[in-house]
Amino acid sequence: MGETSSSNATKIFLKDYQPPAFTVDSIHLFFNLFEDKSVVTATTKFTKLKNEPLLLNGDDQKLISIKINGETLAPGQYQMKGTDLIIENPPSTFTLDVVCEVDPENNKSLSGLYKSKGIFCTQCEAEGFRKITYFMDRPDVMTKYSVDIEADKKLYPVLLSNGDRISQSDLGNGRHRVSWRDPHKKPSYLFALVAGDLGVIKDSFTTASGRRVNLEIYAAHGKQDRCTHAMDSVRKAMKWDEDTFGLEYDLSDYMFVAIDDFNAGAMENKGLNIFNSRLVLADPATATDTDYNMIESVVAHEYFHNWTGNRITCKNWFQLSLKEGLTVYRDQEFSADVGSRGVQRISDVDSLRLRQFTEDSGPNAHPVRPESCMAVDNFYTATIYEKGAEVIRMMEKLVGKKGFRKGMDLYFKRHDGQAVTTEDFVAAIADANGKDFTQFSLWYSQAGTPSVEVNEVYDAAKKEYSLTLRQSCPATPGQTEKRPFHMPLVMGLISRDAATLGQDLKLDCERISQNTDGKFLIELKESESTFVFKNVLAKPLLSLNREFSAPIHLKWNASDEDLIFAMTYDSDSFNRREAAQKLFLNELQRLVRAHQSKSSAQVKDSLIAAYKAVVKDTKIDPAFKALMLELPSTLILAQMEDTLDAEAFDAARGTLRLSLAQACHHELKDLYGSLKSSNSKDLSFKAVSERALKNQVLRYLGELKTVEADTLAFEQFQKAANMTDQFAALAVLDHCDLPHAEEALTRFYQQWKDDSLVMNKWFSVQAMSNSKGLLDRVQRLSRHQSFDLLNPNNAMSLLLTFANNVVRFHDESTNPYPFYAEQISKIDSKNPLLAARLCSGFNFVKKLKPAQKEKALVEIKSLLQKSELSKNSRELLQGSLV
Ligand code: HT7
Ligand code: ZN
Repeated sequence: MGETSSSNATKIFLKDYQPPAFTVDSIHLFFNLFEDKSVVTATTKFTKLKNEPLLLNGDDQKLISIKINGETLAPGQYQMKGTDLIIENPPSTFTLDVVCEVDPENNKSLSGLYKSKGIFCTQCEAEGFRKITYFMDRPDVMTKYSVDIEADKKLYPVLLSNGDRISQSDLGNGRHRVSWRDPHKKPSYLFALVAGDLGVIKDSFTTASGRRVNLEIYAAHGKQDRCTHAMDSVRKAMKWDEDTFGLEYDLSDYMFVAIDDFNAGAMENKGLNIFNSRLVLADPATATDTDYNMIESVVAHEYFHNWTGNRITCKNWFQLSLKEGLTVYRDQEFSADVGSRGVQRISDVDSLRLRQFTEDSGPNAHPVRPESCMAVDNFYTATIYEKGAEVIRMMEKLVGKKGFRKGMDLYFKRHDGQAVTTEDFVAAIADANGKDFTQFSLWYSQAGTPSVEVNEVYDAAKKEYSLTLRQSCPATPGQTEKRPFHMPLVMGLISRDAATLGQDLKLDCERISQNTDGKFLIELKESESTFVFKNVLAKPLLSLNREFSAPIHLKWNASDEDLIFAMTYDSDSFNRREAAQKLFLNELQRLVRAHQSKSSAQVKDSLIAAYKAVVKDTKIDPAFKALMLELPSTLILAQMEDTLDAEAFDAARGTLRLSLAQACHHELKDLYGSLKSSNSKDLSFKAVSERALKNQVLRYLGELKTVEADTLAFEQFQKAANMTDQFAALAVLDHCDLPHAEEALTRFYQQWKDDSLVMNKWFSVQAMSNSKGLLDRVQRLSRHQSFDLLNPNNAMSLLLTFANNVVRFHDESTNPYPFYAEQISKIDSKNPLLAARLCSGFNFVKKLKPAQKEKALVEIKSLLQKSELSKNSRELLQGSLV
């Protein structure tokens, strides 16, 4: 998606967007499903809007026949251009009958109509519908669908599609037929079909206006018991959307299906969501607390799409963040409301920094609303999703929650049933609040993570505190110059005056306002700006960008004392934890320098004391405490450093963790002991929080590598009443290379070898290992009988986890790149989407040491030389070369 790709030939550009030349008045689809081939008959009614040829997208299907108004077209009456079908001069209104043959059994791309474990299913976003039949497969062509599905009754008793079930009949020859009609217009990417032998759980939800909605979750037989959490989650999400945005569900049935082979997390098809089974199925024995949270949030996300995505969709795929950024914002707010807002914000920002900041500083950085691409499927990035959500959240901060709700109401009033742009969304929020978002819109068009540099001056005589902020944004591919952003920075000043120590000061500054939520807000618009605060009795401690109100790097040279003060007193839980992270990061960077210069360095006493104070603090919530004690990920360290020095990173982290564990051994042991009762099936907030803390503590104790630590971890592993505790203990045993590691891995395998979802955990825990011989191990696992390279969950768990283990993946003593490139290549020929996701393993190339860089570049270039390499992988790998 970079703007400077060397091959422009196959690029598409936002500036070339043209509205459709035809409208589709309706489409009827007849699926005749068989074991070898399936036949799809599409009957579509068109009306011409412009005197242009009709262009229908296709991909990989076999055209059997094509008719206009009942007359068969001879080959000369239509042309093929690549995979598209063109009819030069069709009548002004007409019915097109197209019959195609497709081969779901051998469709390993997991796009279009395919089979997963004997179940027929579809994935049409972004451009999968064109693999099913020839159609105007673009999001701005919306129409009403009716669907007939015919299949063997024994093998496929369940036949599902979007909307309402109209009829079903037994055909008497072992086959049956079910008809569906969706009353809502939709784009082709929201079409869905499922046919299989599935179990189901049923429930219902009564909407605010009193309508009953039937809820059904389908999964492989025997897995129904694992669907109850997903069911609870959807009911919660439905209620939340009514309460928060006044949005009700609009069909009488809402169905979900869990599928094992799926390219993403889930898909919001109208009335028939399809889910990767790892995001539906959960019970305490097989799913961790993190899995439970993810299921709740993804189920909510797909539900929220019904309004933000389905009722109002995207005009073209460049606008993807219109639905994805907004829906991520909505699911994050939902999770914050039903759980802990503070903890939720910290984990959302951790993920943003890990994934999006890395992307934004790498070769494939792109704006939230990109201008060009080679493969539309490559749009599904952390920038579109997570940064997109941050952009929405900034608007909410600028107009306040009430103002945001007014803006959302106007958006639905103006655009229900339409395909629109991010500009339309911003205009609705702006118009509803009388606010000018012209400069703000640069967040959509400019890539890169801005930095804000802080300068403070305190004038004791005048009792004035001046804050000068200077913003800048690094060049990104195709964008060298950046204009200043309009950013909302929520702030506070914390008193250091003895009388009011640690309290938030009442701010007296002409240039800052309180938004309708009562937050003090700096609206930074200029490259540089100074804010003067009066009546400040003693030099205060700054707390800027509270709640991470803008997605930026804050360049603030706080002293260790400042950070420790913030860790104790900041009323904003995000910044309190941020101070701890900054303290750790500073220390890690100091230890990296020491390792590089081969000098010895000890962890600072002040940091150890601050850490110990957190361990001993009995007033903070355990989940928050776990986050306060967490060390920043190596990926974050890699972002901060110019060179990815795997060995130095490893040494620095090891030293820091070990020193903390040694210094606080007794306190950590006591804390661990006090949390033991969380080993239960209890999923309450309290139990989940306590488990999070207990397992954070166990990780530190493991670092001591003592017999005691080994015994503690192995005992937890054996006695675990839930997967959270079992998996955490396994990870500590393996990652700290404790004596029982091997035995625990073997037992885990024996216990779970028949459960493919749990096997993903077995693969990923090993790929995260810190062991020197990791490449060999990953290679062995890639040949394991339980590993299927073409199953996205398996491939991501083993291969992407390995690549994200930067310390081991970029270890100078090995060369994992040929193996990794070979896996990409093998996958790419079958499933380009999945292969492209693995290409991010090469994102750090620029930061590698020369010898490592050379080795990685050899593999990237050799992949790019393959003429058959998909445009998906090509686009991303080309970026890595620039
Ligand atoms: N809107 C969905 C995106 C999606 C997807 C994209 C490309 C390839 C396969 C896919 N499966 C689902 C998911 C979502 O954001 O809700
Ligand atoms: Zn989504």
